[in-house]
Amino acid sequence: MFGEKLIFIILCYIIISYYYEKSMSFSVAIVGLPNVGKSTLFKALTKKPVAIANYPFTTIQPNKGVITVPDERLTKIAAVIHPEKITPTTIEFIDIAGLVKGAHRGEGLGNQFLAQIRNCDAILLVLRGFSNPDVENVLQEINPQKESAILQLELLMKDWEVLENIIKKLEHESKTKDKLILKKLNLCQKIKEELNKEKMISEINLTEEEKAMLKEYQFLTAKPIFYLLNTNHQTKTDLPQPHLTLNLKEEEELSEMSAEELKELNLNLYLDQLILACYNILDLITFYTVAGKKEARAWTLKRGLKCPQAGGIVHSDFEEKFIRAEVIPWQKLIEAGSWTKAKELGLVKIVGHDYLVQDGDVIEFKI
Ligand SMILES: Nc1nc2c(ncn2[C@@H]2O[C@H](COP(=O)(O)OP(=O)(O)O)[C@@H](O)[C@H]2O)c(=O)[nH]1
Ligand SMILES: [Mg+2]
Repeated sequence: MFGEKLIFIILCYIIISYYYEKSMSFSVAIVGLPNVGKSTLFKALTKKPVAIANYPFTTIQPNKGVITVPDERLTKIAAVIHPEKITPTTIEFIDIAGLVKGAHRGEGLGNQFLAQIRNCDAILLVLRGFSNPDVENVLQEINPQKESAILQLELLMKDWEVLENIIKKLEHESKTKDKLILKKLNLCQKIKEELNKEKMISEINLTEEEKAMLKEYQFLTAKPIFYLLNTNHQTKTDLPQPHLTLNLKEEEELSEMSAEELKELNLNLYLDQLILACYNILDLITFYTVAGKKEARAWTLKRGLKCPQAGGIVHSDFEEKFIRAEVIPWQKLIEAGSWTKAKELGLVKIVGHDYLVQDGDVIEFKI
């Protein structure tokens, strides 16, 4: 009897920790045709050696890397708090094997890759802008617009196929005249019409309620997409927004150097810009805790959540036993020079359950 209870408690603990771990980490899938520089980018981001080779499908199992999000605000907060430890927030990048035309039908390693993308929160589409006769080019030409159109179409076709199955299932279930099922069916039929016009789900005008209804299906084209053109020279292109142009080979070489060496040679690493851009498309905000001066730490939260939910990311107790919190925008804390001074000046606000957390808030949870 006691043994069963113990197993039950352990299971609950595992489920709860998984849930909290999950709610904290956001991931970006690096997607593109073979040999466009995806693994080169991943290596530069993580500074970890991964298989980089001049032939398609080197990367079969996806490489996952957790990367710290560069944050000047955290550095400034730490400069007034003088904590023993500074912990930035993180984002996960996943290097997915090359997608090819027909992937949605299972071409190349098709369906496997598409399933991996489904589990990510955003997509970083890498497009080839460099010409190098020694590196095989499956497109046979440098044409980033055409390349992005091929990739978008593969994602669209996969969504279309998934949607077909969902509609069939909903049609069957709708015989019971369940209102929610009928509503879902209507919505899915509307989405199908738009997909037929080659419109991505993220481009369709949907209400918050409709978006919430679609969430469980994890459609690929509902995810935010960022476009990255890998080129050794500045090319002017009409790429979809948002996009960035980078020379990934150079970035990978520079990522081997220390911050001091880069400064000495007056070189800039643009990877930070890319990490920030990916963080931004996820529609996340950052809040900070300064834990009794021991640790200044940045945390990631989906925009639009309230104070107890933010507390739950730091510790489950902060959500369950939440009473109130002390909050100050980060700039005000810097201006005051210390937490004590900020309190004396009345800059620290006391907030309750309903407070909507703002980007840049420094929060002390009270339980
Ligand atoms: N000239 C040039 N070569 C690159 C660039 N980026 C990647 N490569 C090379 O292209 C090959 C394929 O790169 P990789 O990152 O493995 O491509 P993936 O298949 O998209 O993961 C490697 O030999 C890279 O060194 C670049 O910007 N310029
Ligand atoms: Mg690769």
